[in-house]
Amino acid sequence: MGLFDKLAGWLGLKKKEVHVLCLGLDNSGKTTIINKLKPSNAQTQDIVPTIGFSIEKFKTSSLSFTVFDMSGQGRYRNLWEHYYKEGQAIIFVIDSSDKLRMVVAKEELDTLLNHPDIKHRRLPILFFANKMDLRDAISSVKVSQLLSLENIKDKPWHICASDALKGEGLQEGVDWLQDQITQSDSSNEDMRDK
Ligand code: G3D
Repeated sequence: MGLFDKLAGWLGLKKKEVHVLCLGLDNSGKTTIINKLKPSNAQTQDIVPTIGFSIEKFKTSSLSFTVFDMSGQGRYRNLWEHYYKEGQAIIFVIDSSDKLRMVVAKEELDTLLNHPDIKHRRLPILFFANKMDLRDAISSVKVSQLLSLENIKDKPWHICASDALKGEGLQEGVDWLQDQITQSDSSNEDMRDK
């Protein structure tokens, strides 16, 4: 990156584009989360089930995110892998109140982590333990145990408890993701400068 681009980035004149895959089982809250992250004038009031996938955009202080909101419905899940190469980061959403399907969520996560286009890449993964407002919801620590997140050693990951309806927990997660992406960019630049 040239000095002008860096300066423009620091001044907020130019935001780096990042492609993010938003994955998780159907009904976990992916579309609601992405919708809440968009500027308020771009948010939709009626969330309809995602067919296949949809592409959404939102910005943070230094990055411009293009999010591939992948449908979690069983029959579409095999579509996910065609977009893995595109992704520079992953948002994985879990319905913390859906204890019955936690095993299915874990299977999907394990399949994702073992996919050849994901396995050897140091992609940051942000987990949202969503629907924390529901009485049946288990804690983010418990979600992280049930998904065996401590076994993820080769990728930075972070889990945030969220209530997508109120928008709680979302900013903390996106701030973490932004830090991870900007840090890895600057370390790559340092390597190139050497
Ligand atoms: P998906 O994109 O993962 O399939 P959606 O999930 O974003 O379509 O959300 C599925 C349902 O869960 C929606 O309800 C949505 O309002 C609800 N939802 C999403 N996040 C939360 C949350 O944090 N708390 C609660 N209580 N509900 C949430 P409907 O009724 O429209 O199906």
